[in-house]
Amino acid sequence: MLKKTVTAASAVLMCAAAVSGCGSDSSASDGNDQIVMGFSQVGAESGWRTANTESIKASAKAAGFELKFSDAQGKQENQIKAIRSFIQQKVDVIAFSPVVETGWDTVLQEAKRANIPVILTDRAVDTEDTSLYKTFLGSDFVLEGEKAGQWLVENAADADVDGDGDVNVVQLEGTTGAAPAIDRAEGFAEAIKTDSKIKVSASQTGDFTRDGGKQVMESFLNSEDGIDVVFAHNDDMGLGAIEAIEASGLEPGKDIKIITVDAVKDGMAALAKGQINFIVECNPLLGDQLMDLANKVLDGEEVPARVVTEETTFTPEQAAEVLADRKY
Ligand code: GYE
Repeated sequence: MLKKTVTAASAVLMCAAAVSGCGSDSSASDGNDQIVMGFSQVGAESGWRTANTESIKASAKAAGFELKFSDAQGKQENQIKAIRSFIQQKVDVIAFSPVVETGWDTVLQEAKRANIPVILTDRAVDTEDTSLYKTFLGSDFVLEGEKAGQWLVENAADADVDGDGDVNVVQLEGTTGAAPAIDRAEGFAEAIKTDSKIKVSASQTGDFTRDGGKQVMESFLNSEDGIDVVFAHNDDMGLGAIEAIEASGLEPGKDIKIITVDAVKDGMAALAKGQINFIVECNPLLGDQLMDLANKVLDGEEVPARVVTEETTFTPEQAAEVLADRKY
């Protein structure tokens, strides 16, 4: 009896000394009790992404997490590789922002089998098996597209720049297959349905980059007559479009109206100058909420299946007011 008690007590001590491998969910793989998070980021395609990466790194540090950060350079195969390597390294929790919506089931099943919880952040995956992740933290992209479309409906008379009775819109789409590209296009299309004068005459991906936006806009300016409005799925593509419009001798924000999404500093500066006419905010500062959710998941607490980020919209006047204090 006595021997048993002693053995049990020493086992507890041994566990305390070497936290990993004692069955605790929050035990780290590298022998200390720090929580290890594997994070697979999409890439560095935009100002939004840079701000998001900085937020995640800063919040992980503040929360005392060890962050294993991997940049997928826009490629799904790199994200799958990174997730597999996190599983192999036995991280405590995996978080990632999926570059595209589909094709994740196999690797997420592998994480599930290894008992590593997965948190989706920023972008959603398209799967029938919602047990493959614990929660999804990010914006409502359909709503963002709707807000952009509603503004256009409310400002349709002004937006018919050439006065031909039609509001001719060209759309610069985000990365093909990405949740924000699919959802923003859907929300926008839904909102503009209420006004038959508003038509999307051309729509093509600019891959969420400034250069992509510029190139696609150049080709639209060559192929489309009477463009009144650009709806760009992010600020960076809108900023690229501004360059193309200026190079064609037209004035962005006046000769062609521009609506974008994100509200990063460069976008807000262009909005305050009147080169962009309206921005729908998409908040990249998800780090603190992500670490908080990870702590809860590892503590076995219930977390909501969906955590939606709160966001607003900006006119040029509003942008001018907040620009100086804008953090990203
Ligand atoms: O709007 C864009 C970025 O997924 C919300 O990705 C994010 C989007 C953001 O490249 O700028």
